[in-house]
Order: sequence, then C-alpha cells, then structure tokens
Amino acid sequence: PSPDRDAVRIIGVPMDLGASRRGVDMGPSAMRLADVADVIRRLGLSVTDEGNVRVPDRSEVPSSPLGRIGAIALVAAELAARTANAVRHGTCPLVIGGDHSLSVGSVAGTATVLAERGERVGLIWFDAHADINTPDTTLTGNVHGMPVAHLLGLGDERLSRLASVTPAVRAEHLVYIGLRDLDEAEKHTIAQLGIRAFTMRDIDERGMRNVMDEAMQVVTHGTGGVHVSLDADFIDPREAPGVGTPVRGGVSLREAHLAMEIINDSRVMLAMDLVEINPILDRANATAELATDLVASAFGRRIL
Ligand code: Z70
Ligand code: MN
Ligand code: MN
Ligand code: MN
Repeated sequence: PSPDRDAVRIIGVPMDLGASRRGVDMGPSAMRLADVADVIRRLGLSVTDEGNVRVPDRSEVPSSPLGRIGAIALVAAELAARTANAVRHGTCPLVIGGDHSLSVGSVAGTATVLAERGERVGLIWFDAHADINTPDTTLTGNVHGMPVAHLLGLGDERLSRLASVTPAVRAEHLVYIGLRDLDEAEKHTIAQLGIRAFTMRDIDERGMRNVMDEAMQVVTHGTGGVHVSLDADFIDPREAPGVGTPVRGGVSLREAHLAMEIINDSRVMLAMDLVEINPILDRANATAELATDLVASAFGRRIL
C-alpha cells in the first residue's frame, strides 16, 4: 500500500566503527566509482547524491568495540534524520555503507515517517548473519552484529531509541533472507521472538521465488511500506569477495537479482541500505559493480 518512488537520494555512510576488520568505510567511494547514481538515473529516475554523513575517525573514539557505541549512535541519529527527510518528501533514500550498524539509524528514519502516518515499517534483512546480538550476548563486541536487536527495542538505549516509536520494528514485520552464520544466542532470540527467517537451506529447498513471495507477505502485512537492508555478504563470496565478513555458501548473483526484481515488482520499497562493501578484499571494484547492478534491479531495471 505504498507509492512508487521515482526520485532517489543517495546518502553515504563511510563508517567502520561497528566492525573489527578495517575497510568498509571505503564502501561509499567504491559505489560512487561504480557510478551508482548514473546507473539509477539511466532507469529514468531522478537521482541526487547528498554526499556523506560525517563519521568520526577511529583516532577520535574509544578503541574497544563496545566503547564506540556512543559514536555510532551519533552517526546513526544524523542518518535517521536524513533518511526520514528523504522518505517524508516522497523520495527513496539509498543508504550506502559502511558497516551494518548504520542501519539502526536508516531504519529508524523510515519507521519515524511511517509512525507519523499511523503506520509501521516492514523490514527485509538480506544477510549471511542475523545481526541480533546485544551488548550482553555478543561474543565479539562488534556493533555491526547488533542492529536488528536494537531495532526490535533490545540492548543499549542509545541505539534502540533512535526512532519516534519503540521498537522501530516489530518482530512480526521483520524477515531474514540468506542466513548461514548465527551465534547460539542469536538462534535462541530468533526462536523466542518468532521471527520469520529464511536460511540458505530454505532458499535451496524452495527456490528464491517461493521464499520471496512469502517474505513479501510478511513484511507488507499490517505495514505502510518496506525498508530493504542488504548486507553484501548475502551474496556468495566467489561472486562478491569484497565484503566485510565473507561466508561461503551464499546466494548466486542470479538469485540476488531475482530477489531485487521481485521487490521492484511489489512497489512497496520506501528505502534501501547497501552495506558492508570492503574494497580492500575486492578484485578490482567487482563487488561494488555487482552491488550497483543489484541496486538497479531493485529500482526497476528490466532485462527485456
Ligand atoms: C557475529 C557477531 C557480523 C556482519 C559480521 C558476526 C556479525 N555474529 N555481521 N559481519 N555483517 O560479531 O556478532
Ligand atoms: Mn549484516
Ligand atoms: Mn553479514
Ligand atoms: Mn498483523
């Protein structure tokens, strides 16, 4: 039940404060080098590149992963405001990361605008990982392993209260697609909250079309639109090696395109994140170029 968006605003978030390994802070540069704005423009959409959200240097923030929550929360608050502004004006924000902790801000922004209309946001989380740890359950301390928990209202209040509604997302309005690397505590949380999770096994057994049809039903039921959060490690590292945390056994490029095409067919996408591109691990700029093609499919590119 949402408008089709024919204007796109690109927002870069050159942040790696939520990760241990360096490099995803260069993701926005890699995507711009791959000409993401022009690629979307060629589809007939109007595209504005708003530049980057300001992110502090690592030298300005605490060195422990959990000590960086305050800095990440400040970046996320600015991103939430900019995302909300874009959605409120009827344009579609394309948020380019950066590590996945930034999505506590972008999704909060979308949730805030829908709340103004008395509606809730649906969330599709394409990822090898569930990112549903809290500061209490995390084994690594890395905040990019925690955004979903905070969007559901769990964890540290600096990250869980960025939207005008808490939780920003209800568990019944969230789906995972592509999971293949979970911590034990994460499995427990997913089961406890009854979250609909499509693992790689589900995709292998049922096929991407079937999984996406069910996923779209979940995220559109009782919501006013959908935020799509795509971690580049969703795709198999043989095809997308330049990602923050490569995990073998991911989806093919073809399956990923089909998922994006089905999202475009549905006309319900209000905002999109493209995160965890790491140019340091890439072959030339292959992963950013592949990610740019996926974005094009999500925004309406057709083969024929
Ligand atoms: C692990 C943790 C993670 C992305 C790694 C990994 C989380 N569950 N997320 N890479 N994008 O550290 O909590
Ligand atoms: Mn992730
Ligand atoms: Mn991931
Ligand atoms: Mn319902």
